[in-house]
Amino acid sequence: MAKITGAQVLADMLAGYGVSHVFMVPAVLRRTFVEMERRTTIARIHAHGEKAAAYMADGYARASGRPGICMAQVIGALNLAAGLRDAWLAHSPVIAFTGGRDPSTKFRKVYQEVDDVPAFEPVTKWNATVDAVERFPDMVRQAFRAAVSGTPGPVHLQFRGNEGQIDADEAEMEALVEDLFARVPPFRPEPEMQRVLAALDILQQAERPVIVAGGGVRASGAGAELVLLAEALGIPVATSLNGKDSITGSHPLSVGVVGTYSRESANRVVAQADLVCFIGTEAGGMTTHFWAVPKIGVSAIQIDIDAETLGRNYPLKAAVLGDAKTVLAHMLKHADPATATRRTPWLELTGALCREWRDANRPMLESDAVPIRPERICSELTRHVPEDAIVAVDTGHAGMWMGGMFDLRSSAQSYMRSAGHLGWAFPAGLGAKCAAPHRPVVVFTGDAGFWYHIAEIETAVRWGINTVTVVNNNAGGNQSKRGFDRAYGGKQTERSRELWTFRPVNFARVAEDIGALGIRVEKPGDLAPALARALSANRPVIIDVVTDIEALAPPAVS
Ligand SMILES: Cc1ncc(C[n+]2csc(CCOP(=O)(O)OP(=O)(O)O)c2C)c(N)n1
Ligand SMILES: [Mg+2]
Repeated sequence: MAKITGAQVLADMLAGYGVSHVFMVPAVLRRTFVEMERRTTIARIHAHGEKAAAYMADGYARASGRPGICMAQVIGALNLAAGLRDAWLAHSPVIAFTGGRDPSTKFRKVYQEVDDVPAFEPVTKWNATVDAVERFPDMVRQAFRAAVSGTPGPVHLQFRGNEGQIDADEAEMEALVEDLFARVPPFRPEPEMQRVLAALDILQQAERPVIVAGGGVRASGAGAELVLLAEALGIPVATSLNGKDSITGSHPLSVGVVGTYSRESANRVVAQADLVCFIGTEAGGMTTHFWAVPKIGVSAIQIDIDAETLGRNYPLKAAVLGDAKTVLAHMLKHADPATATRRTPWLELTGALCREWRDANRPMLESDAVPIRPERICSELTRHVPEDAIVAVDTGHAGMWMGGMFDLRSSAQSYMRSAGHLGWAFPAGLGAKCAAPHRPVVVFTGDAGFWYHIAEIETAVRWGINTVTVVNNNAGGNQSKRGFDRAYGGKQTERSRELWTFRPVNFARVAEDIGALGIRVEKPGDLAPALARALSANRPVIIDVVTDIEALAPPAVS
């Protein structure tokens, strides 16, 4: 076998795994980038910050189900680690490469000597070092294997040398890749049939059941099976924020997102259920409004790919370990649709709860107020986001507005959201567009969220990454307002506003200056034409929507 460099083997392996883009701040693995140009078609997206690069890789991964690759030299390693936090929480298969310490200079206060490896530990499934070039092939294979297997998640490999100069070394190596681990899920483990039948039996006996579908349904691609089972048995479906695109909002059995950043109708349905069936969700605090919806002690069954998730938060009547799509397909095959009549009164009630929510919120969803209400933006997006779009949503109020008020119209639309990190959505949307260049990508973010990575407008323009970003611009980090008012004894003062308000800025003008298309919207009637123009512009677009600083997203439970 001829000797090749680490750079050559790494470039060939990434191409072999189907990687189309990598996201980084230079300089790391420099020779690998040269080999990528010579040997592959991989685009080397050079971002303005490591955290943004990690979010781009995360968006890429969530949009495609394939690992997203981000990189930083030793100096930027902890910035990159910070960016893995959201991928970790959302179970997104991001692979991070960093430069690291060299044994020949370790412990001598060499330039930038910090041991970064431990900082990756809490945000990765696997955190390892590559110290000898002949280990490139097996370590890279293990990185892909770990990222996509079981419950997916981030992986970190630290390469020897502050810029990963180990990639210049040579050894006899083969760029062998395993197609199996190029995407989620590599395997679809079969469940134990008697457990499937036991769970199905409980579900069919229930008079007021509800399904809570999470990100595991999305990772497994089980949306179609989920909807068919719900239809066969007449069971309403709530989702977590991560599972929002497992059922369309217009489906008659859809009751909305349950939990804290939610739609109240979903919380009312789940609170009244006599059985909750959790599928591909950890039933964590956000999805259950800190275990208040449903209350602990409710009859529950759960389906998950991870045994440690089964029963972690709710004692279970039945637990099924397996791939969501596979388990649901088995359930569907054995389901008895005749049992659905038992649930007719329940479906009438849940339908009424959903209609009540819509009637109560219609004035805001259709509001003509100036400054614009965020609810109106959400309903315009529901109407005008294309049939095959990817929607990426930031956190805080953005997550609440869109989680609760926006509806997917088509099962070909995807929804992904920040798992809590402000500023995630804009760069994640850019990554998603790289993964799915032929699909429209629409980002929704607040202004505080947008400020975080505003520099990436330049990256989008430079690379022609044509996403449409809608900024809910209220010149403040509005979600913080309630909390500060409380801290100030229930009143707002001139000085307390210093803690969460900004100068008014016209993001459309900023965008234009950087070379993107900027559209400023101040009247609700201008939203639809702005979206139409943006979606056909074939350029990065920032739609700066001037909104009401007094608008507060509704609480989970009124
Ligand atoms: C990294 C990070 N830091 C802090 C927060 C806390 N936080 C949540 S929402 C928010 C303000 C959001 O402001 P903006 O994006 O403008 O949305 P608005 O509430 O004004 O609609 C902050 C600071 C967070 N979620 N993530
Ligand atoms: Mg704001």
